Amino acid sequence: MNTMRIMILGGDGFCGWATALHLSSLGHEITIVDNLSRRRIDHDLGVESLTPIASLEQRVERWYMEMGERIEIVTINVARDIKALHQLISHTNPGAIIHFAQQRAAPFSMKTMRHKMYTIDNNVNATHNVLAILADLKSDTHLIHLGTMGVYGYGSTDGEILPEGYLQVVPTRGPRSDDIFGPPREIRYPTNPGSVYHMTKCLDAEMFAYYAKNDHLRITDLHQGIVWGTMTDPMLMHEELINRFDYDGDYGTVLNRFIVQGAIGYPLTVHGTGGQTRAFIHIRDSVRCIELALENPPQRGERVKIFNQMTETHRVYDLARHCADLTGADMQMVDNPRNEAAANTLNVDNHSFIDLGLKPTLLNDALINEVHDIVDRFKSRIDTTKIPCTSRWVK
Ligand code: USQ
Repeated sequence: MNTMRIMILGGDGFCGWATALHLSSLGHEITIVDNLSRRRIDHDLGVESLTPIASLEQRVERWYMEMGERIEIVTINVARDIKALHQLISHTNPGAIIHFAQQRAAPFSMKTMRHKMYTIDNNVNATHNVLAILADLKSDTHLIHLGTMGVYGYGSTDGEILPEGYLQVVPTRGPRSDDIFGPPREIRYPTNPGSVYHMTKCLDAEMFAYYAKNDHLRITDLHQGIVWGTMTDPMLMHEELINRFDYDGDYGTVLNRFIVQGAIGYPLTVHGTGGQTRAFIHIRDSVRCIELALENPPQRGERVKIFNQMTETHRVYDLARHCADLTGADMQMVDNPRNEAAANTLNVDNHSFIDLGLKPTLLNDALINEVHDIVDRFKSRIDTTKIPCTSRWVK
């Protein structure tokens, strides 16, 4: 595809940094907009990424030394500094904006009233600021948002397949005579958030639908599953390009946590029965999906494009069993701190990315071992007191 200027909001985070390097390696001109809030939250929680991450300045300098490609950095709080963001977008007129600038941990969003308020304030304002600016500029910029599979909720779907954002409905009462033979209508799939964090992504969906309708903004919403793994190919060039790796009870996601726990012989923390089934995607596929979404934007006036960005589903118990077998660690069934179904089934339609050419990187022992090797290298940095999930959904 033609290369373009791309703005990555939240480009210092786990998915944002991987995306910045991937798209820069494809020749796009990248501007990272970030206020380093993710690093500040680590500091406030008294935790550190398992992997020692370089400063954002060092990261982009190293990338230039390795690849000869410049990544620009702009420090803006997307949720607050609307004037600076407006100026930046109108001056640079990016072909695309990729929006990761949100607080992304469900347990963090549920810690206290203050954490709930921060998550709502930060996430909802960030999205709305970007939309209002693009509408004001009558912009053609393609906005790609990192949403979550969690907007659908995790109740069982009785064998039904979760569609990509839109559900076909047949009117039950009095279809007008002129559309009786028309195609089935589609509505947005009902949202059912499982945390305040997930709720912000549901609110985002409402805002996207409105701005696509009213201002003809071009928007893609990616309903991403739980990302696992840590490294993408560009990061292997130099230690200073390494990705962050969260294992703590707030930000660590389940499979990466189990791999860490297994590596140090910490009993794997299975919440409840472990019957929760979730969608997963490897970080390498995540950045490839963003590339594919970039190449296939909606037109002006088209409804929001929604893709399910996941490649497979697994039961938490099965993942723990697998990691325990690989590492010899024990499993511990802990009281579930979350308010979620003890067990669910999950069938997801992900044909859009597959049709566009995604070749899924499925969970296998070689990949688990690759993550395990990283963990092994840095395991002296693990603070085991930060492993338990202490944030409770119901106090
Ligand atoms: N779980 C355990 N033990 C643990 C940690 C988690 O059993 O030590 C369980 C949880 O109770 C839950 C499941 O594993 O049932 C997934 O938890 P998670 O922390 O891996 O994932 P989640 O909180 O859903 O959030 C993560 C990302 C979020 C993203 C979401 C995609 O933090 O940004 O949106 O995955 S999804 O889950 O598909 O909604």
